[in-house]
Amino acid sequence: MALNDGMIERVFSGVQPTGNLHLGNYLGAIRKFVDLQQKFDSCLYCVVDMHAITVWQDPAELTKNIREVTASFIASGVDPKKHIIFNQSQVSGHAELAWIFNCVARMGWLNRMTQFKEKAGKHKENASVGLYAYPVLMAADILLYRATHVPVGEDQKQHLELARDIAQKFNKDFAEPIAEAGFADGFFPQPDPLIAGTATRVMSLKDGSQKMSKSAASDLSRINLSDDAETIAKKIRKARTDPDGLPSEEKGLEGRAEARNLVNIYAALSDSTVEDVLKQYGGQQFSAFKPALSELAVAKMKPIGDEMNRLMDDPGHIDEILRDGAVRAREISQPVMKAVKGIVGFI
Ligand code: AQP
Repeated sequence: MALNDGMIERVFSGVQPTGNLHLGNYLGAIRKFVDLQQKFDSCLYCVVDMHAITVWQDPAELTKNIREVTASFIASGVDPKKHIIFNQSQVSGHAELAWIFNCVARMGWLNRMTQFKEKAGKHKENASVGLYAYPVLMAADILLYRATHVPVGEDQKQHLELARDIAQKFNKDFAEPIAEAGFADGFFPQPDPLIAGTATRVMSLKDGSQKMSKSAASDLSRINLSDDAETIAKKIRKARTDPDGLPSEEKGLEGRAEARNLVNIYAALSDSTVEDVLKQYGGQQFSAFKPALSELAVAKMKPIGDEMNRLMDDPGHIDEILRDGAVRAREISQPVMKAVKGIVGFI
C-alpha cells in the first residue's frame, strides 16, 4: 500500500530501560499494550533506550535493562510475532525524524514541559541537552510510524500534547509539498493518548502525593515486577495508610491519598471499579484489606515475574526478538522517512 492511500490505525508506545520496572509501569502502560493488541492490527512496543541515556546509564546495566523491559512485555502477554517489539536505537529513523522535529518545535513549547523541570530540578544548567529535547524525540517515536493511538500513563499527557502540536505545525509549515505529494489530509495524524482506568497514575506506597517511580530512593515505595511474593507482601504491609478504616463510598476517600492509591491498585488488579472494591471492603480496617491486596498482587504479578526470569535466562532469544522487531519496524518507518525528506526538500 502506498503511504498516501490513507492513514491506518496504529498503536505505538515505549518504556525506558532504566531499571526497577514497577507496578505503575505495568498498570499504566504494559497491561494496556496487551489489551490493545486484540483491538488493533498494528502495534509497536518500543524499548526506548535512546530516551534512557538522557540521564547517565551504566552501559552493562543498560544492556541488561533493555532485555528486562523486552522480557516484561512478552511475560505480560504481548505477542512479538503478531505485533512488533524492538529497541529504539536499532531504527535510525527515530534520530533522523527527531532532528527535523527539533527544527519544527519551538523553545517556548519545551520550556513549558513539567517533566524536564522535575527531572532537572535545581541543576538545570547541568542537565543533558537530550533530557531537554526528550519530548521531541518522543514525538518522533510516535510519528515515525504515523501512529494514531498511544497508551501511556497520566504523566505523559503533556508530552503527547506536544507531539500533536509538532504534527500539526509540520503539516501546516509544509502544507504545499505535502499536498503535492498527494496527502490530502496532511502528512502526520494527530495521535490520540489512551489514558483511562483506575491506574493511570499509581502513587508511591510511601507518599500518596508522589507517583510510583523507578528512580525513587526507597525500594519500599514501589512494587517491582521482579519482586518475589514475600517482598510484595512486605511492601504492602509497610505501605503508608491513615488510622481510619475503608469508607463504603468513594467520597470517603477524599483527602486520603494513600488509602485511595491502595483501593485504586486493588480495583485495577481485579479489573473492577473503586465502587466495587468499597462495596466489598467498606467499613473494614487496613489490617484486613492489606492481606487481601497482597494476595491479589502476588496472584497477578508473580507469574509475570517468574516468566521474566525464565526469559532473562536466554538473552540470545531476547536479542533475536528485538532484531526481528527492528527489521519489521524499519519496513514501516523507511517509506515514512523517505516521504518526510522529500517534503522537507532534501535530495
Ligand atoms: N506511577 C505510574 N503510574 C501509571 N503509569 C506510569 N508510568 C510510569 N510511572 C507510572 C507509565 O509507564 C510508561 C513507561 O514509563 P517510562 O519508563 O517511559 O518513564 P517514566 O514515566 O519516567 O517512568 P518512571 O517509572 O516514573 O521513571 P522515573 O523514575 O525515571 O521517572 C509510561 O507510559 C508512563 O506514563
